[in-house]
Amino acid sequence: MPPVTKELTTTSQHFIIGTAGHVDHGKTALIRALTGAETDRLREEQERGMSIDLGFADFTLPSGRHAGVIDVPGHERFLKNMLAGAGGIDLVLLVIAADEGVMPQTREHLEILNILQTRRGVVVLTKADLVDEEWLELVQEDIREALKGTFLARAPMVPVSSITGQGIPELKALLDQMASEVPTRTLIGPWRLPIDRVFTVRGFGTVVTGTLLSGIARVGDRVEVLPGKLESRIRSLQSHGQGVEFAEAGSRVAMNLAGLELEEVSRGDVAAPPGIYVPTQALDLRLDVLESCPRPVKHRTRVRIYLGTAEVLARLVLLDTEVLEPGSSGLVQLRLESPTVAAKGDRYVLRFYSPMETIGGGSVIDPSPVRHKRLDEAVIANLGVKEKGTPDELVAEAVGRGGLTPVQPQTVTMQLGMPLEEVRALLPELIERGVLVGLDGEAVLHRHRLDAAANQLLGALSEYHAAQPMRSGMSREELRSRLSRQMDSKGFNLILGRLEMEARVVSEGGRVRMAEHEPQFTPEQRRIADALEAGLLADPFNAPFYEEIRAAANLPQKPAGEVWDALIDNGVVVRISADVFLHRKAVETAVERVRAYLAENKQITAAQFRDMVGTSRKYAVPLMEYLDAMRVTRRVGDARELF
Ligand SMILES: Nc1nc2c(ncn2[C@@H]2O[C@H](COP(=O)(O)OP(=O)(O)O)[C@@H](O)[C@H]2O)c(=O)[nH]1
Ligand SMILES: [Mg+2]
Repeated sequence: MPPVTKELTTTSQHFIIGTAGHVDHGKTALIRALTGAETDRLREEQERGMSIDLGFADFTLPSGRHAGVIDVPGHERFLKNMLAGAGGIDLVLLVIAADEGVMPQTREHLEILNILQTRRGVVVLTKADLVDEEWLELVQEDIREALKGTFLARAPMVPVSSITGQGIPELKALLDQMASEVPTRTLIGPWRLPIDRVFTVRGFGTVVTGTLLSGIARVGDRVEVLPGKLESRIRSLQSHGQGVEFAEAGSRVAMNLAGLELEEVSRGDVAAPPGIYVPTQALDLRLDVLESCPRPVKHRTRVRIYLGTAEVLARLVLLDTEVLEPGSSGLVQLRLESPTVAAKGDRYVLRFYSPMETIGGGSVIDPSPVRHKRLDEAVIANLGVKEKGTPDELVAEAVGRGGLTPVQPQTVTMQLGMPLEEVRALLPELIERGVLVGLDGEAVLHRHRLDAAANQLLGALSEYHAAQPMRSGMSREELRSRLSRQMDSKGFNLILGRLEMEARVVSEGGRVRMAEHEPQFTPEQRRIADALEAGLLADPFNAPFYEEIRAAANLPQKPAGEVWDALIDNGVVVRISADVFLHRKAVETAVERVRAYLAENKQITAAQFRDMVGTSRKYAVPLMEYLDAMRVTRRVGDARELF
């Protein structure tokens, strides 16, 4: 059997809900009210009634969809713990207590989420039971004001009480609705797990947890823990509290790592397949300084960078300016005091070393650069290209955004503002290099999109074969309905056509199968199938009904029914009419005889046909009609001629 599946779809259905907001505003109580889980796990947290570190819970939405929940601490002293959790959040619950309104850490968390480009969220007004309507309205106005210019500017606002339960069902329903809008993470490419917790489980050894940022991690995968480059292997995996064989991007996972000691791994490390990420002592970054940054940022300032779950000290080298004023933006190089790993495009937050105020943040341009000279035009120009991409990278990316819809050069021109002639000039080389695939005329598709869609189709098909080994193939319509909504019928036909051409799948009589698939029966099913076939063939043109054969051979009800359906599906048993079933061999014999007869004679009547094959009228009439439908014969008056 080819590898089964899920792992072949392109985007993940999993996502992370995270809390944010001022200390004591009811984040932990809200998660308890929503999920029933207690996220304050440390004894100190329970004694002090305050979250110190990240807390985790599983959340089953009313629709049945699962989300991982990260509950962050709100006290400013534990902001670094909040930062370790914030990077993985897809949908944030900004918690604001109705009685207190916007407070310092409300603003600080909001700023951080904004820098990290968190895209979606809900403002949850907790403790609604403590205030009256009028107060509630005034607080909501204040909050709208504070949210201006942030990603939550138009976010829904839901008053709740975690004590009385008021508003909780409404919030759940809203989250369910929003879940479908969360941008999905890609499953293509290597997996990456920024580690946020490390502990030992007796009898298992070291376990690390985190939010899987990309790809699919599987039990048995080789692992490298960075930046230390420690080699290991995934001994077992858990997601949503259950043992799993593989976990997808966007899910919370616990990974049991073989052969590693607790002391060798810590929060901030990254687990990934070996050889993908390179530890670095420097990073090239785009830095956007917040308006609210309390002072200008000077060259050589000592800073803290928060990247994934890591916090690393560094010196800031300003590459294109002498000083960065609040609200401005620049290209910078960080010289790190200890190594870390990053990927191009990763978002980060930067704070002053002391006092610990937030400077701003941005994205990683080069995750392992050489040392640069400052204020050097060549360096700055080069980083500019890396940041935005080279022209051919930009074109390839624009085509990729079209998904499975063939993209014309004009569309790329419109998207990139690049002259049509330049786009046209770049296409042949991109096709030659296999980055893009040329279709009719000038239309192109991104190779990755095509491959991913093909993999998705093959995955659905092998999943079907695994679940229905007795069946010869999957109906075309069912196959199409299993694939993502982005694959319209045009895209589907395109992919299927290519896979047929490559002889990887076979499409026959409205059914599709993997080229190498053959119906598989267990010995027991084979025995039943043989008995059913023998029953039909005992008197091939006067075959008994299914139920008669089953009872006579004393076959067990349910398995016999399944085998019978599979035999019909595979064409071994042919349904002639609503209640007449014959073995394929009988039908083939009938066809041969009729053809032979009609080679000698012009016509054949129903009575002649009945006598020739040795059947009764009950079978002869539907069988002749079946042969008409198969275009073996054609009805002319009361007789048949060769079609
Ligand atoms: N009356 C009332 N009290 C609440 C509500 N939510 C939380 N609290 C109380 O507020 C305090 C702080 O809650 P907690 O969830 O620990 O806040 P966190 O620091 O944001 O996680 C606790 O004493 C809770 O019982 C609510 O909706 N109504
Ligand atoms: Mg808390």
